[in-house]
Amino acid sequence: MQKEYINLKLNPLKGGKYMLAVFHLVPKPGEDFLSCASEVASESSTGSNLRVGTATKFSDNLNAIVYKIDKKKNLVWIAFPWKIFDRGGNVQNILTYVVGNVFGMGDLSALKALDCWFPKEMLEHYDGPATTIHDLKKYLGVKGRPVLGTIVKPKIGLKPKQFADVCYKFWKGGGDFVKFDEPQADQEFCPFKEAIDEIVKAMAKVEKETGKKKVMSINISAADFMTMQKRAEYVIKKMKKGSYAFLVDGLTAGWTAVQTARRMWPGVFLHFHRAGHGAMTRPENPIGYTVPFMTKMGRLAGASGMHTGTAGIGKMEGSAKEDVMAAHHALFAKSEGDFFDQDWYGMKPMCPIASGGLNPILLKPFADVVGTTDFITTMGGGVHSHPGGTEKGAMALVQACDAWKKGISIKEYAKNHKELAQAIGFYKEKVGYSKKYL
Ligand code: CAP
Ligand code: MG
Repeated sequence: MQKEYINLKLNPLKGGKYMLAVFHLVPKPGEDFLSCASEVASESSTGSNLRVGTATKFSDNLNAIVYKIDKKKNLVWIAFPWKIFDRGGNVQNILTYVVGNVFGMGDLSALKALDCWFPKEMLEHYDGPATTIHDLKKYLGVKGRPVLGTIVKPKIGLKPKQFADVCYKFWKGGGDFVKFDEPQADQEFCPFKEAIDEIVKAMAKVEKETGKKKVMSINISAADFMTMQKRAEYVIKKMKKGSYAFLVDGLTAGWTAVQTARRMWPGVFLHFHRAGHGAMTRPENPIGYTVPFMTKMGRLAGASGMHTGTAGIGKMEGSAKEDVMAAHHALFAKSEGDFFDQDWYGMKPMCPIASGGLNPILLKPFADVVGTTDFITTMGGGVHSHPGGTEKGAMALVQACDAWKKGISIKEYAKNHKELAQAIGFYKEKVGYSKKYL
């Protein structure tokens, strides 16, 4: 038991000194709950497994403190003096402490960060989003509905012209937003610059034909920041401001890549793809963190939009409740959590991105459950597998959105919208979980 990391009488809100976090903690058999909690607080702040003779009164004052426990529910609340975090708004450093070494501790069989809370005094030091969904919608001329997007599929393997042609067809069918799939980067068979050059042509053609602006979310994740910068600068040189977003694979490229993009190109919509998050967030994982916890960090880091899941409606495993809560933590000025309500004190909103096994049948169910139209949805398989192809798939998505806006059921609306009718017929057979929403 490291008593210097426990104070069950602490006022955690005292003077805005602490970032708070709550964990689900299960000690290994034979280990004491409070003792394990104190070890977590120690390891995630100033300590180690032993009291060191080099500690000072000043360093002790930076200890993370266990301030509340609920042994029955295996919950522990820890207050982190946020001055221990790297100055200059570094989110990567917070995670290194709070969800770093502690996941490896031998006396635990479960440790999951469920939620966190930031005092105003701390929030002021973090970037938060610069460009937002409101800027994106203004550019696209989208009002009162979500941004309708797709992902180029197959996930990888198209040549530049083929790649751009998929974009063209989706945009021609009425879609707003196309994203690179998360691993699409600069592959030998689809060189980044050639892909951009073809996208520029496709976008110009479809904007001329439709009179509508379109956006491309371009993956700039790379092996190093110099290459990330080169890719970003090529896009900036070749494409109209507003017509592109930068996608960063926030977990595999890393939080520093996210914040580098946020700080180098604040005027560009920053798309945080969270590939790999399942290792931490799946509800059945005993060790990791939740989607709401991760999403709050994404807003702190300044992403404009972040994948927050499909609230149990799509293909990915996840807690519907967590996904909706995460979407609200991303968007709202004040958001309610299971353990903490967060006032964001004016930090700009980050928009939820709903993706993963969605198709036009599922747009309304998701929109209804998330309770806002300020989100982007990206449907890959659910558009490009449409019997009529990509353009008809886009039309079906647009028609499903029109139906939702008009308050008409998609089955009713499909009676005089054949692309939607085809989509319903196809996806209710091919995507079993869609059926229950018809
Ligand atoms: C979706 C997707 C997205 C995942 C990300 C994919 O494609 O492009 O990367 O949705 O998951 O590669 O699976 P489909 P999440 O529309 O074809 O499913 O949003 O949960 O992070
Ligand atoms: Mg993908």
